Amino acid sequence: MANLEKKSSIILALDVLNSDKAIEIANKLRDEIDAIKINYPLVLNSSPEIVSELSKIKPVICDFKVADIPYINSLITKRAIQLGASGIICHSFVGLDSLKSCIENANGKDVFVVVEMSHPGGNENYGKFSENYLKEINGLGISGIIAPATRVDRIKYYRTIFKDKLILSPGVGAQGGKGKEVLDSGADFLIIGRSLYNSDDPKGYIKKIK
Ligand code: BMP
Repeated sequence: MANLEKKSSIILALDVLNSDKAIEIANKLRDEIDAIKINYPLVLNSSPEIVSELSKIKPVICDFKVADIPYINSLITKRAIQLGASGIICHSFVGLDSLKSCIENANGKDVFVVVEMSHPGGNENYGKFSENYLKEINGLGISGIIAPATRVDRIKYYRTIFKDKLILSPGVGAQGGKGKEVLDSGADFLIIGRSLYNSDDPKGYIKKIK
């Protein structure tokens, strides 16, 4: 069961580099979004405490694409959750033991697993996973998966395997994915960055893409 609540189906990918700017955008968009996803650029340009600051505004998903041996995965996951993250994103190619370590150390918070990426090369390797491996990931107790908004046929496929898990889909807007098509294909949430935080009319933009 996931903790992430679905209201607007929008997750803001907050990839700006300045913490004041990040907090300003988060406050501006707080009523339009369900969560904030942060990535290395913001954390490395501000400080880890940005996780705690933003968590006061909305649930924060740490997109650290955790991809290491189980021990290191446990340290990254524990620290992100300790800072206040509501969830963490991990890579799946590292193997089931590494994924289990994230789940065991997330203290009941959400673990989302990347099964395929949205950029053109994002399915060169990821697209080759066997159905059996995907089913094993599904059985681990994850909250959901990350699947590409740029390939809606793949979202439909992942939905047949991850039947009761959340599907979070990045790649809408700047990368070409179409919001309505993505949601109609079985995704629960659109992860949107540049086209949302750079918009002059974010509310109107969200309405339009949905
Ligand atoms: P944008 O909407 O500006 O393209 O941002 C997309 C966000 O989603 C970025 O934070 C990126 O790291 C993330 N992302 C992605 O684009 N594709 C993936 O396959 C996985 C991601 O996490």
